[in-house]
Amino acid sequence: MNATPRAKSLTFAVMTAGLCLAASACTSSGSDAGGSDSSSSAADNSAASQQVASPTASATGPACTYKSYGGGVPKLDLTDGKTVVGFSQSESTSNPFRATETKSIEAQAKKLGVKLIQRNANADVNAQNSQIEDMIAQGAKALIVAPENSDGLGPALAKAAEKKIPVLTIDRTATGSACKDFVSFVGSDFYGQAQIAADDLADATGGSAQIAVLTGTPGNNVSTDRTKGFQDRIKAKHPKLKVVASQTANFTQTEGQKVMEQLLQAHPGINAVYAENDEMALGALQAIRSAGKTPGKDVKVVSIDGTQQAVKDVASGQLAADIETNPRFGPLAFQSLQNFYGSAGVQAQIIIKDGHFTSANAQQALDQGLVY
Ligand code: GZL
Repeated sequence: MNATPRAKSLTFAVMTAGLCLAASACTSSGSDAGGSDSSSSAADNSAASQQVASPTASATGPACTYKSYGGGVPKLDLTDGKTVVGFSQSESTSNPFRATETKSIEAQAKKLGVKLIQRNANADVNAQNSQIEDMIAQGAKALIVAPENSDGLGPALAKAAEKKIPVLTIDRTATGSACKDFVSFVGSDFYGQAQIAADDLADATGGSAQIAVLTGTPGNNVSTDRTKGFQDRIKAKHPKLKVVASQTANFTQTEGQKVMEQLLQAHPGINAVYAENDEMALGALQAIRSAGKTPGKDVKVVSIDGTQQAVKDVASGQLAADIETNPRFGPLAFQSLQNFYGSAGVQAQIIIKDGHFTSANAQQALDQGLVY
């Protein structure tokens, strides 16, 4: 088993007038979002090649414009200082992923002179529906939505459709069809992230372990794909990685600690953890220490998001690896909307290529300010 972290290829790119400018394919058609093999879900250990801006993205699917969306919607100039764009955030900004995502949307709106209103649903699906309807009542003419739940946004999407208001979904999908129920999905390859996590855990444990999985909030494509991608990869490549327990901790640190405490008591042989986000991983680390065990020695932990504290924990050896979920959606989201109102159009899926933090590059990434 390869004991050293695997290098993969990834580049972030600086945003330009298009979606991005990069040596690698970014907004061209043709996706490598399949995640069918972890190597196709690029992640690069050479932090120096990563730039703290919007990530490189690969776009697939037919292009959608205001003329074709939902039977046609009014053409808008989002930067006229009068047109209102609504941003619906799903979860509390106590999670650095959410805080960075919200700041990125706010910063780009300010840069473009977009009149932005926003609400935060605090992980409550019903609240998110009513908040979106409220923003429509407040005059929002286009919406950027980070769905709490993939299936639960029906009422809000129906209201937006009724009012001919386009909805761009970021970071999680909403049930429905691109260019009909929503403009496009902009987000990470969650299935591919999970495949890399499985490989990282195999590397960290020599390919044999008793694993506890902390899954994300049920009902969204992130949790579904991060669970399935991990399961598929260990089945295909790592037969001695055994999942002995799997339980949701709803993407929070508090629940991550509580659930991990319970699982360690129920399964004393647990020597590895796969956490579907950093908040839960940080909680799990606290539980592991409280149980008198040493993270990185007695229990190997792999996580997803790439937040500041978690990457510090990778650098110190508390975490074995952390796959980034880049939350810097601002430039990508507004460029997509401007393409929607232009002739270029927006393709159905815009999949971000994320970073990958291991013992080989974590400290360098932190030193270079590449970590959110
Ligand atoms: C991913 C996002 C996930 C993050 C978690 O795009 O939906 O939700 O990985 C967050 O930190 O809770």
